[in-house]
Amino acid sequence: AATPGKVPKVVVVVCLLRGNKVLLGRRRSSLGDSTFSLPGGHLEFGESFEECATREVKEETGLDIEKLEFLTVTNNMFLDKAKPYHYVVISIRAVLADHQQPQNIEPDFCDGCGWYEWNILPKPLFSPLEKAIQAGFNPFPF
Ligand code: 8DG
Ligand code: MG
Ligand code: MG
Repeated sequence: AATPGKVPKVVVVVCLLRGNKVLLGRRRSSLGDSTFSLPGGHLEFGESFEECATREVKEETGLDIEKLEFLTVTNNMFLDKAKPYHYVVISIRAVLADHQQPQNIEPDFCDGCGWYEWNILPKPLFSPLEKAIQAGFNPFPF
């Protein structure tokens, strides 16, 4: 049903892979506070998915990424909130452009990020990421 004044937003998130590890940050946000999620953010007007992925990862971690590939799209809704959200989330896979260490550039929004083995992911994961993984999502090409 159409909700007056509400529109879905487009978000790009990045599965940045290094060996069998993925980069996750601990959120500081009213949505999913203290949970682990992928770097990413809102698609800006006129941007390609790859440009958005590259920009958001750089803004949030200082890292330069390459070999970007489209993975999947998910429809993530948080409707049972005082302020409901609806995101169309484009997931992109990427690797580091060279040997670099992540920095926490937005400490107000993230407690820091680190590399986690896919088989030993930290808890709690951000709910839409947890759901996707339960449904079989796996960003690794092998
Ligand atoms: P921006 O202002 O930089 O564009 O956005 P941001 O401040 O970086 O926003 P964000 O919270 O990182 O991402 C926007 C929304 O995307 C977030 O509130 C909920 C949705 N989202 C998901 N899954 C994921 C995910 O795994 N990682 C991130 N970062 N956002 C996600 O539904
Ligand atoms: Mg973000
Ligand atoms: Mg951002």
